[in-house]
Parts: sequence; C-alpha cells; structure tokens
Amino acid sequence: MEQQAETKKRIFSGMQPSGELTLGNYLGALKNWIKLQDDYDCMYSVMNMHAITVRQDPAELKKRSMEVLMQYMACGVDPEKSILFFQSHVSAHAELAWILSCNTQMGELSRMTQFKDKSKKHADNINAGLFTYPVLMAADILLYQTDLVPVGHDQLQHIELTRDIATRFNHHYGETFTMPEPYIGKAGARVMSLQSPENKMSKSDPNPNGYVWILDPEEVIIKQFKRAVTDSGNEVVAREDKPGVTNLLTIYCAVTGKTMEEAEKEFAGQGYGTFKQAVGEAVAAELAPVRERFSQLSKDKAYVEEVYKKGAEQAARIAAKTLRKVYKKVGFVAW
Ligand code: ATP
Ligand code: LTN
Repeated sequence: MEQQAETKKRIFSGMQPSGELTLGNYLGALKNWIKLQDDYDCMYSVMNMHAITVRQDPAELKKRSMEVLMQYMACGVDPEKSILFFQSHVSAHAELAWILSCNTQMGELSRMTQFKDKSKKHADNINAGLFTYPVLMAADILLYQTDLVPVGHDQLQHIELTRDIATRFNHHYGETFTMPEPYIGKAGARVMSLQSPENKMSKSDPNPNGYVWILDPEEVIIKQFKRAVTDSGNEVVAREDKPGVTNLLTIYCAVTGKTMEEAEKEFAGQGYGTFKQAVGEAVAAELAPVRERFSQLSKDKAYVEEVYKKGAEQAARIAAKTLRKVYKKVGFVAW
C-alpha cells in the first residue's frame, strides 16, 4: 500500500475562499479533483493567503474558509485518500514564494490577465500581493513536486508562468523542481455566466442571476436556469452565434456525461423552456447529495478539525523537504 502510494504522481490544486463556490468551480475543477483521487497522490488546499490580495472581512474569511473546506469534502474529496489543508497552516508556502519572487520578472507578472482584471475591479486597492499573486501560486505548486494541476481554463496562464519559473530555477541552480502540467477536464472547463455568456461564471459576479452556488437548494437552481439568457431562434444547438444555449448544453453534458450530439438530439424540436427546465433539474440532482453531506459535516466540527490538522502536518512534512533543498541550492547556510 505504502509502496504503491510512493509511485503515484502528485496532484495539487486549490481555490480561494473569496466567496461561495459556484457551479463553475465545481465543473471546472472540483469534479475532476474527485475523479483523480484514486490514481494520484492528491493534495487539495484552501488558498486563504491568496484570498487576502482582495480586501476581506476577517470574520467572514474565517467562516468561508471552513465552508470551502467542507464543500471540498461534501463534493467527495475523501480525507482518507487526499491531503486536505489550509494554505496558511504551512508556512513554507510564503517562504518559497519569497525565493521564487527573486526569480520572477516584473514584466512577466504585469502580463497576467487575472492581475489586469482584478486591478480594474479593485482599483482602490492594487496592492503588491495582488501583483505577486502568481508567484505564491507557483510556490504552492512547486513545493510539493507536483506533476498535475487540475484547474479551469482561466488558470492556464498562471501554470504556464509556474513552469517558466521552475525552468529558470532548475537551469540556474540545478534540477530542483518537478515540471507541473495543467489538467483541464473535457467538459466544464469554462462555465459561462447564465446572464452574460461571454463572461465566465464567477463567484464575485455582482449580478446574482449569473451563477449557481453549489449549495443552492433545488428550487433556486431550477429558477436560475429558467431565467438563463438564451439566444434568438429556438433551436437547441451548440454554435458560435448561440453562446447562451451553448453554455447550457455544455453544463448539461458536464453534469450528465452525455456528448454534445446526444444532448442536441435529445432536445431537437423542443423549445427553450423545456430545455432550460431539464438542465436545471439535472444540475439540481447532481448537487442535492453535496448539499446533504455539507449539512451533515456542519454538525461535526470536531471531525473537520481533525482532517485539516492532520492535513497540515502531512503537507508541512512534504513541503519542508523541498524548502530545505531550495535553501541549500541558493546558498543559505544550513542550520
Ligand atoms: P473569482 O471569481 O472570485 O475570481 P473564481 O470563481 O474564478 O473566483 P477561483 O477560486 O479563482 O474561483 O477558482 C477556483 C477553481 O475553479 C480554479 O481552478 C478555476 O479555474 C475554476 N473555475 C472558476 N470559475 C470557473 C468557471 N466559470 N468555469 C470553469 N472553471 C472555473
Ligand atoms: N489562482 C487560483 C487559485 C490557486 C491555485 C493554486 C490553483 C492558488 N494557488 C495552486 C491551483 C494550484 C485561482 O484563482 N483560481
């Protein structure tokens, strides 16, 4: 058993506790995390250090961080198979980020789309952390000698930068970091807003009709889908000039496992109303057990605490190994 675990490849991923998790987070990332647990050595973390790059209310952040961890578990991340922890519990993330920031160029960071988007959104608080955010993300990944990073499409640029930083470091100081690859699922890597399908579904969307939360009750989910924006005409087909319908079909396929052709055939000749109702019902059915498990976990705080404490210990042990190696390579005196 132990020996088998050692030969498995490593996965690392995480989400920021910057809001309630949405269907986009679930289909783009979480669903894949669950699937990968049996075949890889998985580590899933709540990225609370990343979340403070945007102003957060401390009490809210604490509450939401716990909820995000419980949502990972409710979706099926199994603490018996995967390591679950809070980023802030493993100080090596910040320590490695410092070293890596000395090996990252300002120009590279200023090209990051997420930085550009977020500095527009939070023009009154363009802090240094928001700018160096991708370096901390590179540290998260490289610290665990990660092979694969399951994320949604929007994170590709950050992973590309992580690879550039790793390549540069390895070249300069000798082989140190495993080269990570992104893992993007076939369906659901880019779930779009239900109201403006040209933008991604986001937990910080000011329009509450644009997203579905994974903990929303069935009737709310169905209502959100009924309200979803469709396109002119009445044909249920995935096409470039039909971004609304295409998004709903993508969601339907990601949830049911059907192919696009199968879904289009199923709804051929039916109006948008029937179609939207069916998508809402499929999503609600998929998320009902998540809601149920979340409510059970909320009543068992002691168990949840046990999980994240054990997770932090396990993660810290792996991280310390890499950090020691890095300190040695850059020429810090051993202690
Ligand atoms: P925010 O909107 O506050 O920037 P977010 O909803 O993008 O946050 P993150 O915590 O940044 O959420 O992302 C967590 C994971 O979910 C990442 O892997 C990201 O790629 C994925 N993800 C987020 N939104 C979507 C989406 N609409 N479609 C597919 N994947 C998504
Ligand atoms: N940047 C990611 C969250 C994140 C992450 C990571 C994802 C921080 N560190 C390491 C994968 C691996 C986001 O904003 N979605």
